[in-house]
Amino acid sequence: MPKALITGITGQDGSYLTELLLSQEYEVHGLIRKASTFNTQRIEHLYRDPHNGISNRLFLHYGDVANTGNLVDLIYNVQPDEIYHLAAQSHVRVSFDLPLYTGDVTGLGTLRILEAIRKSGLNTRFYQASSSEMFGSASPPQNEDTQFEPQSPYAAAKAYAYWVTRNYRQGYGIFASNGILFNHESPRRGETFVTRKITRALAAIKAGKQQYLYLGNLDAKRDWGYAPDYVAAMWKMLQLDAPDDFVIGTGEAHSVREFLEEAFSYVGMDWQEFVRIDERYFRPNEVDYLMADYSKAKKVIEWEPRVMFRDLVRVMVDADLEMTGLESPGQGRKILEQHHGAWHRWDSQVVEGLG
Ligand code: NAP
Ligand code: G4F
Repeated sequence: MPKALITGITGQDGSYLTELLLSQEYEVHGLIRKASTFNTQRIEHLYRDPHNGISNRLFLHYGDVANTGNLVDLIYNVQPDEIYHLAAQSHVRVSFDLPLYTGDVTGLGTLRILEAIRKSGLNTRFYQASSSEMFGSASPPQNEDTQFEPQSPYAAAKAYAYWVTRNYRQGYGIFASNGILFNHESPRRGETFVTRKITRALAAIKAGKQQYLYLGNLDAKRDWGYAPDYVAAMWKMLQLDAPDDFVIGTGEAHSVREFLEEAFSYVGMDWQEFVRIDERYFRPNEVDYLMADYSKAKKVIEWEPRVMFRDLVRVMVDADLEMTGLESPGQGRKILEQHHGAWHRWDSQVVEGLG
């Protein structure tokens, strides 16, 4: 039984990746932070139910990627075949408020894990969650050869982590790969990222619980894909014969304004009646336009996105309407059934077909 260690298992990607690996008969170990409130909601359906046969292949360990000692112990004790390093302070706007913390966790966190692998002498394969933010102001479409022009402490920290991953691959022969992922979203997306902020607010407005939605720059363009498609790419990268770096995205870009238009019109509403601009959400530097050229991934790991922009918006709107107790138009649910089957439903119920 292959063994994987996931840092950031409680995040959006960590939860979907856990489902994927468990469905492939992995034993999965996850690093979680001690928090005074619950932080395991996204994976609770996987380890809380003793009857589903999954929980006895999922193990959680307390720790922090800012703490070298616990990482060395964990990696040495678990002896994973694969490490998916997803933990990070992942919010770009927050990185301007907490630049040093972001550098430590998002940048040096990667080095701490690579050092632990090197010192342990284990033959572990390593995945680094690199980001399209590293491209910053470079012209689209961006691919593996595009030069990085990071525009935030977050992007600079990710660029550092990208380079140490390559250094350890070249210098020490570690199987270490960078997935340069463009924005990917889902009903499990953190509530302060713009897509989820929009779909949650839409549901709250429809339920009469919120009057306005306050946003920043509506002109920025992003290449938004569906998170479960993207975690499959992470896994594929680590199954190759040799480590490499890959851009993962949809090849389509849309503005925040277009996301609003698509989401509100799906439920027959006019976004302009409800959206207000708040200066607080602007960033000292903005990334204007990200759009992936994922042709290398298509060719080498045979990866392609399955859920594109319009369907992604519908999936997220349906999910937030339903989570608010409202009826949804249901197009999103149909799309998921068509593309993905049941193994990563948005609700936190026991996943079917596993165990
Ligand atoms: P996310 O939802 O924000 O999850 C981040 C995870 O990291 C959470 O599990 C969080 O734990 C954990 N974490 C944060 N600081 C930590 C620390 N000091 N020690 C241990 N764990 C810590 O992020 P995501 O969207 O799943 O993204 C996963 C990774 O891919 C991140 O590295 C992100 O930067 C990168 N990425 C994301 C995207 C995207 O569009 N989603 C695109 C490119 C790259 P808590 O639950 O306790 O907070
Ligand atoms: O949703 P966002 O915060 O995502 P951003 O900054 O693109 O970063 C995400 O994607 C990266 C991959 O490219 C990841 F590496 C990173 O971890 C994260 O997952 O913002 C998207 C755009 C920005 O241009 C922002 O200025 O939306 C704009 N925006 C406008 N109003 C807003 C808001 N963003 C947020 N979070 N909140 C707003 O009110």
